[in-house]
Amino acid sequence: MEWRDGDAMPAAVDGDRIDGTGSPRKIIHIDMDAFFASVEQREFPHLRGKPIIVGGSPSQRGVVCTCSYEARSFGICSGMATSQALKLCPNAILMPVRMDLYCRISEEIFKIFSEFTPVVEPLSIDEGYLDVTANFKNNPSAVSIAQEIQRKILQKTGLSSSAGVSYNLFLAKVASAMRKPGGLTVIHPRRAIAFLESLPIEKFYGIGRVTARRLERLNIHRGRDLKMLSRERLMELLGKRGHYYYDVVRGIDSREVTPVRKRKSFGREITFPRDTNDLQFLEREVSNISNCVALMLSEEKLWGKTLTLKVKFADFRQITRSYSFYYPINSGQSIEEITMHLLRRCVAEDRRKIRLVGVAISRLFSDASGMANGVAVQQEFSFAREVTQLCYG
Ligand code: DCP
Ligand code: MG
Repeated sequence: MEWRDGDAMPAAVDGDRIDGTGSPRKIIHIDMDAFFASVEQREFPHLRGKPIIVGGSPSQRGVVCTCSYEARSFGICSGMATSQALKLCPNAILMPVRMDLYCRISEEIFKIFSEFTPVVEPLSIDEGYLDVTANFKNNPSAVSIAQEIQRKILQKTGLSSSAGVSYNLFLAKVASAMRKPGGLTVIHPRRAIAFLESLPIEKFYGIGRVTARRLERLNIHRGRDLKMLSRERLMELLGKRGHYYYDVVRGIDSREVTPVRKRKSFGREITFPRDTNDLQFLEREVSNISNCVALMLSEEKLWGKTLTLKVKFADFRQITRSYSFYYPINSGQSIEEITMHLLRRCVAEDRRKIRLVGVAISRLFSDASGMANGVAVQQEFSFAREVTQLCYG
């Protein structure tokens, strides 16, 4: 395991308080390596060292959720059509998505995080931020905490992870991606500015490939070029995100690590005046409730990961069907798309008349970073189509 700038984050850096907020915070970002694929390789040892893809079948226009590092050398990546991936590497072994298993392992990983600090923000199923400025172990070295977490994850789950350590979320996130798989990278407050100046534009988290190409055409290749632009110019080029990048490239990202909110779920249900199994009527009602739930989320500025449809039949027996998204969502469209799917399945399976339907969303997150969530939402759709049938509770 290696890292860059020495093995301890100082409690404070004299005369060098880059973000102007006093002592630097100690932030760790941990991201599992080739998560779904590594789990499959752990479950089936004969797959180790081989190019494997986890994703949907090419016959159903499936996409790659992820692939092992061996498969990445053929140019395969997340989001690519499985058919194309298999053309790039015909020997790759395709494994179906087993979301329940990955969710269980994800819980184990987050439990390890919580042994060190209560300030943990899950970013997706396999990554999270930890603020360890104060921590349960009273350990002043964020680097040694990160190492201990990596060791524990390996010990408990058999899986490898990468870690980034710095004084803000942006730098910790960028750092964790620098030495994948299995690496640990520290961006010391004293080195942050030089690091950001030489950081290639496509490595700025949240700047996608298309935007990076657009900026490169304007001769903006690295952080130092980005820094030459005024706030206004950045807003012209990047919209609202311009503000964020203007600060970030100067080493400033004041976002806090925001743990999952206390409130556990939001829901709405309706009991009909007459029991019914008229699908059109039920669809209309579920659509209304879904949009109500979306409205409640947006009012509270919350995003949720698990949707549950509740159906109570005329005989008062009740069933629930759940679906978990890969990323938190909050749009009415996403909620409606999934609840409709769940409803149609329920009605197709059971023709009894229905007296009540309800929709609830749980595993809530605060919309701490609009930008990161914007990226997430794009990815969520292709993923949702892939795993819908696998995720019924
Ligand atoms: N995932 C997905 N669809 C995507 C991206 C990711 O289903 N478009 C799933 C599969 C990944 C998991 O989420 O295993 C975590 O995503 P990461 O972006 O962290 O990718 P990996 O962990 O697979 O690889 P890396 O080592 O680059 O983090
Ligand atoms: Mg990962």
